[in-house]
Amino acid sequence: SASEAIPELDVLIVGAGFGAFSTLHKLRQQGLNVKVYEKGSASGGIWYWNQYPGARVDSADTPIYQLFEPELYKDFTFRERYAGWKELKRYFNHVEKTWDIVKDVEYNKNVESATWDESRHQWLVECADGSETYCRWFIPAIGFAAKRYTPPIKGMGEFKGDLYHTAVWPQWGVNLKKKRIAVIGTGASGIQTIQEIGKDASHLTIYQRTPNYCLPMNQKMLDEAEEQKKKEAGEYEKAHKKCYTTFAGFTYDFSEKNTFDDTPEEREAFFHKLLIEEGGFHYWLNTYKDMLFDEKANDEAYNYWRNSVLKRVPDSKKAELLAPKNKPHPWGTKRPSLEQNFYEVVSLPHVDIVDLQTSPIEEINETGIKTKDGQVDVDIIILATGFDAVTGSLAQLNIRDTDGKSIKERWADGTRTSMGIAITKFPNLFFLYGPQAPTAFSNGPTCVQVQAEWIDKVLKRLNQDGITRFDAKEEAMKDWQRRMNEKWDNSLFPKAKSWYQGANIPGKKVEPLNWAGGMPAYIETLNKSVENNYQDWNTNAK
Ligand code: NA7
Repeated sequence: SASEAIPELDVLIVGAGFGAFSTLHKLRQQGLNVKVYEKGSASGGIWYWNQYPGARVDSADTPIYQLFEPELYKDFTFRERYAGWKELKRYFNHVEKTWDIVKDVEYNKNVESATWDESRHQWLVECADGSETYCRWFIPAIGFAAKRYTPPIKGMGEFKGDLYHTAVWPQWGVNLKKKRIAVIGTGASGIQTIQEIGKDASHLTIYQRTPNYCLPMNQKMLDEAEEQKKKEAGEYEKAHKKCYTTFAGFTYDFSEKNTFDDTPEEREAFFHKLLIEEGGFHYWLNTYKDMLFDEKANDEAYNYWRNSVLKRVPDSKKAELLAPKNKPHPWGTKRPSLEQNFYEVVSLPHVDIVDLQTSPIEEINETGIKTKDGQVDVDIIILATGFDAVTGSLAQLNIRDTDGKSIKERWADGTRTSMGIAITKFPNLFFLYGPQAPTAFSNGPTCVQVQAEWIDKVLKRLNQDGITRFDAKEEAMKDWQRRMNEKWDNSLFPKAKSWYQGANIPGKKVEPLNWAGGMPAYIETLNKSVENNYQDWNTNAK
């Protein structure tokens, strides 16, 4: 019959990034027949697509932004504390070689849709090339930013110069030197692009809608011999273990103290230590535990941060746009960027900021961008306008549940998952680094490893128990939803128009998209769900 020609796998993973590699490696070891289908022509996931100038890790520093496997880090040392995309490319090549990965990855293989075959307890997955594959376990590992967002600006097609989106940057690179450039958007991608290209542009115009509360990265070169010593002394291992125990899967956690437990002098010294000495996300994730919950506490954080920016931006007009006296949203409720010399680059005389709050874009035309304040002619427009984040990746795939409904249809009135890893009536499907998991509030490698380790453990057990159908219970989804909202509603996060809650996309439902209850609670919930004979799951066990 025709179906005999369709290849059959135990596990099909979609996307060749951190999540896929971690999962592939584990599941292969338990003897499963696993393949990865990747839309792009190389590995790297987010780092494959987002090769815009200056793209680099701006969250967790070395050694925790990598897979936590000694056999991988033994022979690979990052050169920088925060790795750039070129070095991540080198890293992915290293993982491919060490784990002999490429034989199990099909590149240029774009998964488009999947339907559940009840008679076989398998998914039938279809790719853009028309090919089909049966798999028992189906694992989209496409993360939170696989669907870019381009705002519907009038006249975009008229522009005669070159127009790029940071999330699909050409692999061959773009010459940006001595050019008149416009960058729209000041999220993480915009800040990194601006800081990288600003100096060499003949003119740079930044179109800012909301200022980014950037933190100093405190980037540094790493000494290979020194890192090697740390590895031998067990410091990498210790750091990785620690990541399972902190809120965001980092090596550090929120302080035990509240903001006003300290005197103003103590607070100032503490803020200085976090912002200036430590740098990175310390000012966000290592600070007073009430900062993201209490307005007054948050004001203290904002004002200290603001003053540090004012010191670096001599032009008072620019300074007011970058760090306004009246804060547009509470500190830390949108994703802070880590910058190296952003504030110095913005201060250069040939760099302008257009404030889209007072001067919105009216149109893009043949020669450039027209706002209420007037026309700016440019050679190149860079859209750094982000993603239909967190839910957009999965919802763009035409995966149908047991009633024939797509994920998009199922989530039309609100995103519903069980523990940010499964969805009722999508049996045998697990997704990585997506909605309602710690995703945006976590170190990516920590989050995907937690999920991959759990999937590995569960599949082993299901196999032993002869279970071939595994579906999240409806009550488990409801319970997770309740817990999701509870954490969120108590925080200041609802006050920002952020992609954390879908507020960056016009018309998208505003709701918490990330688990804000921390990594340890997440791990505990996953583990508990399979206790007492798989209490949160429907199975076909006899
Ligand atoms: P982000 O963080 O979503 O940033 C997108 C930026 O584009 C942000 O400054 C937006 O302003 C701006 N934007 C979006 N739509 C428009 C329109 N219509 N007009 C003007 N400006 C607009 O995406 P990134 O790619 O920078 O980063 C995503 C994450 O990837 C990042 O946080 C890391 O975790 C990695 P807004 O702030 O909404 O006013």
